[in-house]
Amino acid sequence: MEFTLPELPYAYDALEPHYDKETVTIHHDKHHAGYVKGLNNAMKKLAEARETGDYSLIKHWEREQAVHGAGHFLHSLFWENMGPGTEDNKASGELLEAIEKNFGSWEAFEKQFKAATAAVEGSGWGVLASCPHGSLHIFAVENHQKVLVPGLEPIMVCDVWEHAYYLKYQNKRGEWIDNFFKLINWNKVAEKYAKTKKA
Ligand code: MN3
Repeated sequence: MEFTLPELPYAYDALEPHYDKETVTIHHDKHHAGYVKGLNNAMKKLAEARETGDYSLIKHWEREQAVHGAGHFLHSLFWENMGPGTEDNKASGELLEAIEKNFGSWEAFEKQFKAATAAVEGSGWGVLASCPHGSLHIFAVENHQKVLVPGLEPIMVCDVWEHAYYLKYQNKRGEWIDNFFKLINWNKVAEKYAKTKKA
């Protein structure tokens, strides 16, 4: 099975002015494409190991599978959970109710998500995730694959690797996260949330 780079669900300049065309193009066409390539290569090497029975590099290829697989998964979700922005962008309906129930208020959720995401050491992601019982959780992932919580399904993610924002925002990660919030496609996040809950 070959993994492929998903097309952006909008034009490369659709997220301007908050997310510039040049960063989006390099981020999607080069960085995300690199994870897809790395994942396919790891899968190929693991298949070769099964064929030859030589598992001497198993640790290396399992790690490659984890970092590139998680990179591919998180970037796919990242592109999906953005769209042309609005200044007062906010969740609604069942998802808003769940956010208020789990975090106390919309404002408290926004503060916690932004703080967790800004505090990622080095490269990583801010993640909003849902558990099968419907509760919501915020956590921060290091790189693409470290400190992921088993059993929780990411439904909205913010990329804070420097490649995600440095061209436009340089060292101002907080400004990128603030503007990212204007771009979140809450309808998509609500769809994901509904799917992750057990009937
Ligand atoms: Mn990235």
